[in-house]
Amino acid sequence: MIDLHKRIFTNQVQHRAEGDDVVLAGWAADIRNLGKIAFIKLRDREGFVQLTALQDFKQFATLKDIPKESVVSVHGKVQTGKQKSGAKEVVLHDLEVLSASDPNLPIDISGTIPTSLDKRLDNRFLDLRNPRNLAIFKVRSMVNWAVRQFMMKEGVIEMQTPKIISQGAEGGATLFPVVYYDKKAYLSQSQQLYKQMMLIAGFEKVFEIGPSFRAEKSHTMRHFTEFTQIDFEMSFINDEDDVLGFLERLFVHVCTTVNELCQEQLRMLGVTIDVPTLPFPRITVAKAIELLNEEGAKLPPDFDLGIEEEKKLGELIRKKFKTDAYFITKYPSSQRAFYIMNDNGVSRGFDFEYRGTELVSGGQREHRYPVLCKQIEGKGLVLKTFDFYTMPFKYGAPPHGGFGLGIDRLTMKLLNLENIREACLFPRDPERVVP
Ligand code: AMO
Repeated sequence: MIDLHKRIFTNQVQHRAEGDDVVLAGWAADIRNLGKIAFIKLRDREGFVQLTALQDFKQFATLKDIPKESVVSVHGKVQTGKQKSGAKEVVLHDLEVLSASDPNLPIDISGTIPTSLDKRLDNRFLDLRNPRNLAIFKVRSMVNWAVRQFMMKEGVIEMQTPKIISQGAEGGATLFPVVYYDKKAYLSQSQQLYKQMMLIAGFEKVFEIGPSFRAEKSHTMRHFTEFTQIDFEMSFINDEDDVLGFLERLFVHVCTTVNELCQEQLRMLGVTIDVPTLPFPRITVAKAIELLNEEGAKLPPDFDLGIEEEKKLGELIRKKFKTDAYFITKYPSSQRAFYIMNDNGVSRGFDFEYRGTELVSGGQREHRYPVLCKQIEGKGLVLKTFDFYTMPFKYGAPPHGGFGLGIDRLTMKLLNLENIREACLFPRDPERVVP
């Protein structure tokens, strides 16, 4: 039996000396038998290496029977290959098939034969064997790590909040009901109430990286029914600009970390990330509408910007301010949630936009109990049904604000992916609940 404890990754072979004994394991991506010599392209998480079998290799005759994508372990000696690149390869001494694959693969993993996104997602475990797709999730993992690193340095406490809840904070239309014994329950739409409650409890700064669920009706390139949000909230702010300041530094940290530590993945994906300079422009909605109207749009002053306008605005701001990262501020309070603080009809809510797509919503919250109650009623909502939300505010709430950042969208935009589904392992939308 080949000792898997001795295993090295394929990319480590290049750093081994000629003649070194090595053990490798992975997937047989390709097997070519040229009669007197055979080659196996072995793939693992870190890349590929060529395995060479000479005619005196004891299992030479059986190599042709190994189906592609079988899992094998091998033992062999490092040698410099004959190709121009001078890349090292491994001459086989021993090979074990640990798990033979069905030879009829449902999709072409290499991506040479085009496969629809739907079919790829149906066979996601195979689709993710494509190194390009794996690279997306290595970057996403780094984004998570960079966020946690930044939060810890800033003294932010990580929390985990319930995902089964009794009332939503983001509008009744997108609540998913849950069968919960004899009680009314839903899947959480956001961590909104809980993060605010932690500040009312005195935690000062909190964050969570967790799932949110919304019964979105439409099938778009940027919406899921289950997505992952980075939620953040901080106490004792002067105004929403304190939140913007925190968010822009976090964003720069994420870009810088990904640039430094994911060079290979960015190269593979053909992406460059320009780290935006601080501070990011703050564009009021009124200014955004003015910019769009200068280009021929005929938008009224109270227009609620949609996907198309955001995209166009992204291009205009790129031209005018030479940046992909900017905030849109001073939304009319009619366009923001009941929990955002308002100054005479102008909300203290904001969006953060990157490459023409909204990645974040946030703002200063209304922390004064009577005003909060008025705002709920002002939105035509039944105050009593929000007792769960308002009650904590009766007992001393600090001025505070925060944001929610969608990681699926962030990964999509950082990597210039066309569709949010590429940035999520197992996307959920109105049509898809498997795998
Ligand atoms: P909002 O609903 O704007 O705000 O969501 C914040 C961010 O979460 C992401 N997002 C989504 N991603 C994929 N699919 C969806 N259906 C989806 N919905 C939202 C986006 C969006 O910008 N509680 C507030 C945040 C706050 O004020 O702190 C909220 O959830 O990237």
